[in-house]
Amino acid sequence: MKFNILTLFPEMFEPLKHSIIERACKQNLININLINIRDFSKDKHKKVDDTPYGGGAGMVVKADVVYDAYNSIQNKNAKVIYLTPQGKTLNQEKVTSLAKEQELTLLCGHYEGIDQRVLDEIVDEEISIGDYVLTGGEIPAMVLIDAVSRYVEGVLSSDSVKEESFSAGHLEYSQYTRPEIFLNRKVPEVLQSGNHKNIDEWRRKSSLVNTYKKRPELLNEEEIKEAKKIIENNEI
Ligand code: 4FD
Repeated sequence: MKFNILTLFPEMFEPLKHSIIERACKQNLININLINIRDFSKDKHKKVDDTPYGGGAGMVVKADVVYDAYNSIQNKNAKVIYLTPQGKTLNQEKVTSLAKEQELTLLCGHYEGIDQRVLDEIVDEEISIGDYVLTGGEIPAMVLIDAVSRYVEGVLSSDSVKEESFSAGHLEYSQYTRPEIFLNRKVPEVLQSGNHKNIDEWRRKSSLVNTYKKRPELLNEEEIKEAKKIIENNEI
């Protein structure tokens, strides 16, 4: 999966050069192509913005500079996503559908905004990472890259992918490691039993109870009844 990133702040993408994403890049599973919009300024002072028509505060990024930066990308078939608070909210379903693409182009805007005409010309889809405003689209672009990269074949261990499909739609079960007793709290007996049928059943129940306590709106009537019963019977 290739990600082209159109940004005025390519240095902000440094965090992607670490951890799981770094390894995926080194294995050529993902490729991150940073394009500095400022490199396409025709101005001797590298200016990329100008005052808004109609007046008002702030500046607007010029259409031609963004368009030239976009046209420096080889593959014009790659879907162009504009990260903006006005976009459709990103969710796991959208993440998995984006992971099926071969290449994506991410356009990062700033509070000052980009001339509407170049947006109308190049943007295929507007995406938001949630209903709040940030100073730029760079962090949303990194959130999207991280979430989508997890679904690219080979990025996660096959074990992690299996565990995730097991808990699809519900929250994760609770996890424990040594010591066996911490501040008088014991690790659930069944997890030390070695009985994998019982362990799987305990984890299914733990997942259901966690979901009931933290995100009950994710459960149907039947699941709510079962969660209440598990809690009543002190099974978790
Ligand atoms: N919630 C998000 C995306 C971008 C952003 C910007 C227009 C502001 C939040 C275009 C206005 C980009 C989000 C930059 N803030 N700020 O995904």
